[in-house]
This record gives sequence, C-alpha cells and structure tokens, in this order.
Amino acid sequence: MFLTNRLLRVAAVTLLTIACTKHAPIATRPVSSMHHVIPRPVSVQPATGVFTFTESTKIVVPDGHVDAARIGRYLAALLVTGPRSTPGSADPSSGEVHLRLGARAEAGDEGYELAIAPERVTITAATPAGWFYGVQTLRQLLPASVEYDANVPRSRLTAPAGRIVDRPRFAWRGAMLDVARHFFPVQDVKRYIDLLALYKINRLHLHLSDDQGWRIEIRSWPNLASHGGNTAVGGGPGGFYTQQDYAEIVKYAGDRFITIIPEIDMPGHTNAALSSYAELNCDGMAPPPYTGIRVGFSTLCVDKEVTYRFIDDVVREIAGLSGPYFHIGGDEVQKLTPAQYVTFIERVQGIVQKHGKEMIGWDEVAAASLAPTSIVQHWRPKATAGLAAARRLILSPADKAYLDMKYHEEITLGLNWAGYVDVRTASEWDPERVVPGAARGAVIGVEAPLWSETLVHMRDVEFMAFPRVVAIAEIGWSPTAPAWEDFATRLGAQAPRWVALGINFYRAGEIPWAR
Ligand code: TNX
Repeated sequence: MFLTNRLLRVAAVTLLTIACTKHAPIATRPVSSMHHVIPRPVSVQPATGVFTFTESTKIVVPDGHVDAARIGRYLAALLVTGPRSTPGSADPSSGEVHLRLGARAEAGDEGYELAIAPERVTITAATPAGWFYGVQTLRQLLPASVEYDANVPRSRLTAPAGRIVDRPRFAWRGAMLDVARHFFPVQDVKRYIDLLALYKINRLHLHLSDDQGWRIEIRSWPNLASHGGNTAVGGGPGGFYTQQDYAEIVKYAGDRFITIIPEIDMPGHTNAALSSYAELNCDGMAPPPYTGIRVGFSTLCVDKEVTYRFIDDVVREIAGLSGPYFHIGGDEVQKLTPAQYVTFIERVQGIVQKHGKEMIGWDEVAAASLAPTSIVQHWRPKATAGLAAARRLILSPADKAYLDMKYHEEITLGLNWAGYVDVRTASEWDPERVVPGAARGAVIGVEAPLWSETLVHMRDVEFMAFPRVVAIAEIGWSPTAPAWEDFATRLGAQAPRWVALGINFYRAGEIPWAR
C-alpha cells in the first residue's frame, strides 16, 4: 500500500542548489554504471536517458517524518558542497527526488525500490533503513566527485535511468574493529562507520577490551579505563571512550542504520582488567600491563563472587548505552578446565539476559548450553563441527573474512595465522555452506573482523579493510555469492570514489582498477 500520495501533498520540500561551473563538461558515463553497484542489487533494469540534478532539483520527503528529513539532508549534502538545503513549503508536483513510503511485501524491512527517470527519481521503501539504502545506491550511480567535501565547483550531475529493486540476503551484515590492541579515537570510528554505510553494512562490533587495553569508561570500576586504558600493543599511549563518547558513536552509527555491538572479552583476554583490580585475580595480585601479542594467558577468577559483581556492573553500564546485543567474547581460554569454562559462560549468559540483551560469543561458547536468542560467532576455520546445533550463527571464518590476515606474504601489515586472504578468497564463499548441518535459517549473517595488533593508524585500518570489507558486504547483501569477473569489475569501478573519499585502499593486482 502506497501512503505516498497523501503524504506528498503535505510534503516538506528541501531545495537544493547545485554549484555549476559555466562550461562544465557533461559526464559521458555508460548507462551500465547501473551494473556497477556494490553490493549487487537483486534486480537492475537500465533504461535510456539520465536524470540531471540541476540548481532547482528538490528532494521531497513525507512531511513530519524525522528520519526522512534526515535522510533527505544526507542526500542533499552529497549533491552539493556544504549544507545548502533549506526546508520550504510543499509543492510535490515540482519535486524531483522523492522519498516515498511504500510497502512492497518482497522488500522486507530493509529493501527499497529506486526508480530513475529523466523527470524524477523515486526511492520507495517501507522503512527509513530502506530509504537510506536506496540513497546509497543512488550515490554510487552519481559521479565520484560527489564524495569530495572540499568546496569545489561541481559539474552537472547525472544518474542513469532505470529501476533497481533490492533487499538484503542477511539481516546481519557486520564489520568488527579491535580498538583494544590499538585505540582508535571517536573520529576514526565515525569515519569507518561512514565508509561501511556506503556498502549497506548494518553492524559495527567494537572489541572494547583485551589483554592490552580496556577502552570504555565504567563508572563503578573507574580504574578499568584510567589504568587499563593506558597502554596498547607496543606500549603506546592507548586511550578509552568516555560513556559520552560511546553514546555519540552509537548515535552516529544509528543515524546510518548501523547497530553498535559492544564486546567485553571474558574470561580470557582480560589482562587489562586484571591489572586494574587486584581482587579479580585468584591470587589477589594485579599483574603489570601487557603490551605484547600473545593470547590465552589471562583469565578472570571464575571462583570468586566479586568476578560476577564486576561483570554485572560492566554489562549493566554498557547495556544502558547500546542496542539489543552484548558480546562476551569467550575465545581462546587456556587457563580453565572445559567444565569451568562452560559454567562461567552459562552464568554470564544469565547476567546478559538479566540486563535485557541477546548474548553473542565467539564459537567456543557453543560448548555451553545456550538460550535460543544467544548467537554464536564462528571464527575458527577448522572448528565448525560443534556448531551445527547453534540456533543463531554469524559467520566470520578467519581464512576468508578476517581483514587482519595479510593479502599476501609481502604485505607488512597484518598476521597470517589463518593464511593469506586475497580479494578473491574474501569474495568467493557461501555463508550457507560453511557450517555443515546448520539448521535452515540459523545463519543470520556475516561479519568481517579487523584485529589491530599490527595496525596503529586509521590509514592502516583502511588498507586492510579496503577492498576486502566490500567483498564481505556483498556476501551479506546480494542474493548469491558474486561471480569473480563481475565482482572484480564492479570493485575496480569503485576506485575513483575511494580516491575522492581519501581511502588508503590496497590496489590489489587482481582488480582492474578504474582511473
Ligand atoms: C584470534 S579471533 C583472536 C584475536 C586475535 C586474532 C588475530 C578471536 C576470537 N581471537 O584475539 O586478535 O586471532 O587474528
């Protein structure tokens, strides 16, 4: 049912002024740029002609709809340099870019229809997320120059005519950033969020604690941040997010339809916490901070009650700041017996549930008895046997989806314990074939983790993530895994946009990068 006609009659109109150079060359881009969208849409029907954005182009959004107004402004900011849009009175007949509410049953929660005709552009969706994804698709059909935010005059912008009907394959299309081994400040996280949004990723998992650093303020246990946040791999200065910083990240991501997943890794990977509070150690002695990259040597004292008061406080404080999920880590525990480990996970699961969150854990947690809402995140390539019974699975096989694996042996950044992961390897796998015997519907999606032992700056993060995170985005969204030549061509076509965005991407030799 289309509510749009009535809504458009009272539509709020955003006027756009587009900077035009006098003798701007008219872009002669092939209509086939419709075929360059990543993730590949469900259906693409190019038509003849183009829509041209002019000084008088308007974005028309349903009146009184806060999300639509925000998404309209987001689009306006792409089309012009600087915020030049002004809300005006409604005149739907002269509106040229319409965000419409409409429920196509097959579009699901996040789908959209983007119709581009020479007279107008219409993005129809049942939810704001769908509009946002329609805008991201439209963005990819515009020249890369829209990505420069410097105040440069823009040539006439055109988008090729046609119709795209689209919806995601999986609900969970994630990326993970390890801010514990090295700390990345709020502005870096926001930049990563912006880059992920372009490819319709909707989850950003933040690995907030590890042996080398605790990265979020916990008011009831202040030393975690003030002491535990003080260092990093290699002994750098570290850092942490205040709760206000964290809330700002959650809001920024939410505005881009990305849910932040907080992870506090336990019972292992906890040296930063153990070093901050002596009572969390079985021997009551706080170890020194750790700045190396070994794993498996630390554990919370699972036999002490204070450990569970600590966990309860941490989960409670973070639960109040973020969405429906809480990731408890649970990986690489070498200091506990299997029975101790399982008992611990089950008790912590109860704490997470008590605070109203759905628990996520790395694949080791599958050994415990899990609630139907709990999610297992597969990461160890050879450890799929015990996962068939999991009711909800996120797939991050390290030999395909780990962005910290080197592309090949000569890359100086990254690790190689799961092998080398070139772009083709990252793009050629089917999430529904990774865990033999997994129940139908158990796979809720994919996630691309980026561990930061070897990554110090945002430019390092970008180098490892781009282009591979885009391959994982495509696997998460598009109906089937991409055919390599088609994907490589579409990926190559992104290069001018990435240059405009200033992304320090790896120019993998197997991709025909567009100039
Ligand atoms: C394994 S993946 C880990 C991390 C490391 C990563 C490096 C996982 C759940 N644990 O602690 O950072 O390898 O690739």
